[in-house]
Amino acid sequence: MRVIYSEDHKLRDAKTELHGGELVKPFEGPFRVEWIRAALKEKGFDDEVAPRRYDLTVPLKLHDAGYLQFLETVWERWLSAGFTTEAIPISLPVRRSYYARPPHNIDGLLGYYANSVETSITEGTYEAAIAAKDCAMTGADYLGEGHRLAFALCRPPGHHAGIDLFGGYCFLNNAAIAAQRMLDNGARKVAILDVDFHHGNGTQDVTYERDDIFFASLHGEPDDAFPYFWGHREETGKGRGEGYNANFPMPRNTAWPAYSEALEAALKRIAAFGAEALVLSLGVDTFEKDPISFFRLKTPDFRTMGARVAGLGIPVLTVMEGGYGVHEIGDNVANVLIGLEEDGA
Ligand code: Q9C
Ligand code: ZN
Repeated sequence: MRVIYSEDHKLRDAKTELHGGELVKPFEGPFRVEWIRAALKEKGFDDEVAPRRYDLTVPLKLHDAGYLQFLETVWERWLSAGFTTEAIPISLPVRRSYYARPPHNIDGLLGYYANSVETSITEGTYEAAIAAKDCAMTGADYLGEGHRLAFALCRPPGHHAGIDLFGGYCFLNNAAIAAQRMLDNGARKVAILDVDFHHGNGTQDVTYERDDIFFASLHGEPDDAFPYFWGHREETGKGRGEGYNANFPMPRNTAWPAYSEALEAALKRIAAFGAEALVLSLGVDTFEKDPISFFRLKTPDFRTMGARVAGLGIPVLTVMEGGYGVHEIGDNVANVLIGLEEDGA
């Protein structure tokens, strides 16, 4: 299958992440996709292509216009305000912020559009995020042109990016943007299956009131895992979107047997929905050695995962989300793709 990759991911290379009360080297960095590319090449996935370029028409169907304007200008405005370090929000609207609205002050604006504060904004962040969404959109177009599988090696990731919120290392919702592109290309129903360890709160946000995108997420239970305030089983969609959102929270130390049961349940829901294509939001931070997560999947499990997803029998665009810390993220991603190329079962 084709691998869609842009060098522009390197434009996002933050030096800081607020973690445990100190600024540390970010878990999410350029080395991640370089490790993944190396493993893919070793496994024979050598059909790597650069993304096509797109304007903001499709992102604007999911994200707020003021938010996109903010992303484009925040770095420049942060410097103009006299700050010299990476931009970190400190003041956020919360419960009983009754009249919260975008303030003029850039420090306030940064908090207004943040859902968490570990994601420092740097020079080049916007350009990298734009290239990542272009990778996802290119993958969507390949499916429209008849490919059964494609892999968008997006970085930065996207599934925590909401209508008007960044955080969790995410800025633009690559997976949802790809799903929207598939609908614009003529699909009537598209599903997004999110297997990143963390709940896809951003994807849930941008699809919550829609009945043409079914969203399912398998993740660490919100009582114990980032993003903490979303991902409960009770979140099932709203308005015409009621019944089109399915969350599968799981406890600490969940390994393949319990994980695969949740996966089967999610796949059943996607089949019943009648999805014509699938966006697989792939995080491999469910791996047993991931430094910031608590599931216990092993490298061969990822191949089984891919094969099970292929069993849906519909075209699949895989979009890269999380997976940190260890070289094995490369083999884990490659295994999902190998599984997808198998005959389902
Ligand atoms: N400093 C994705 O996997 N909390 N995002 C980090 C360690 C944020 C994960 C805690 C985790 C965000 C795409
Ligand atoms: Zn994650």
